[in-house]
Amino acid sequence: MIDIGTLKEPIYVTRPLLPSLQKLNSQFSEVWDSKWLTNNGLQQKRLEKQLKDYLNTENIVLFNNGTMALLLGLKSLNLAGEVITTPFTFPATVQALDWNGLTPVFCDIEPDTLTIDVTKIEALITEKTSAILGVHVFGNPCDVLKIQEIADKYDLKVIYDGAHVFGTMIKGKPIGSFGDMTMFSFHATKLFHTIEGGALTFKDQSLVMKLNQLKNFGLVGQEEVVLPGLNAKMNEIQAAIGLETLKLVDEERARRHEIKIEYEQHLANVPGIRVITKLEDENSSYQYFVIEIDECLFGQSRDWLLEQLQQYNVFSRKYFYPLCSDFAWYKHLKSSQPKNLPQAQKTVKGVLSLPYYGELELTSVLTICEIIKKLQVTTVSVAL
Ligand code: T4K
Repeated sequence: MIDIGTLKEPIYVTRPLLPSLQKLNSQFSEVWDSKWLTNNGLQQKRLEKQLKDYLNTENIVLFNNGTMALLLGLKSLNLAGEVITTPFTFPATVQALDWNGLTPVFCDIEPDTLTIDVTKIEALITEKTSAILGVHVFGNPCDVLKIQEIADKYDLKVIYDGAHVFGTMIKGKPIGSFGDMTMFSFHATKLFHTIEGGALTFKDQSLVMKLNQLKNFGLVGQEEVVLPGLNAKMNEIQAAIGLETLKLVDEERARRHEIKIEYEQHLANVPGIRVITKLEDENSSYQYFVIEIDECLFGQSRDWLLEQLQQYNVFSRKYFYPLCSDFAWYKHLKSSQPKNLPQAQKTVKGVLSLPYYGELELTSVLTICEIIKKLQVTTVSVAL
């Protein structure tokens, strides 16, 4: 019999992958000895090289976080006017558009992967459209082939927010090789991290120099400023942490695969629960484990379940709530009208990210599933 009393320690939606302090200390000593702490240092160059290999990409530039990577990546492409994207994402995606003076045009999402609904993109294209910004949500890739087909037809750039898809492959090809550019986030909550950090991978080699200038005040040498840049450099401590974390990523991914199977087994027959994260590819990032609650079948709402789980010390999250189209400064847009985004409106009320990280014990996964089952059964019996 499983004890489904309150868990002793809180279980959070994620926990960072932590290399041993001893190993980090030896990396840090090298940084200390060099007295070189940031500005394109040795650790950053090493990490860049290793990530170039790991992500199997031609071109990569590292940044201090994913948001700045995306913001400056968009800047480097000289976009103007409107960019078609989705409202079901983290605020950073659309804020990167904002800071470039670009207007988001919100496209609905499709129910299986929660990524942009490619059947609805063409209707949103106007003479002002300059790009499509797709988001690979929770580790599920967009329909990259269809998006490229549309972009080619209308001569649009394609940028991906790949914050959640570190190391993902699509039919044997690295996910960063699709579109013109992909942003990866290396935040502490991501599969691979540098505490804060990010990268761009991209096709056009000439952008390497431009992006390196953009992230360093637009400086060339000490006396020339050629672009309106910013400070978005990855520092040496971030890079040193990345070098150690990268060694642990494959094991972490394998562990998350096991946890995913455990969750799926135990949640398979719970009425009103659908598992969203269903990528089978062994190269998936397994970034989040997400379920959708059908209020009618489950008997209670997603928000109710989230609150009940907290009583048991389980801290799930309702990523991505609220929809970006509901932000005060976007509400007036035609594309933000709820009637134009029926699937996103439904999804944002129904999905829940459950605790998911390599260190999570399988017994805890079982306990979480048992709590959910118990809550469901109790709900139904009360209703009867
Ligand atoms: N695009 C997309 C689609 C994104 O999801 C994100 C970021 C971005 C762009 C931007 O990339 P970055 O600029 O961040 O590189 C977190 C992350 O801060 C954010 O990076 C991430 N997406 C987003 C989905 O989640 P919060 O507000 O949920 O974080 P927080 O502090 O509530 O942490 C969540 C849980 O993680 C905590 O309950 C416990 C655990 N945790 C967290 C931290 C920071 C730890 O155990 N240790 C830690 O150090 O945003």
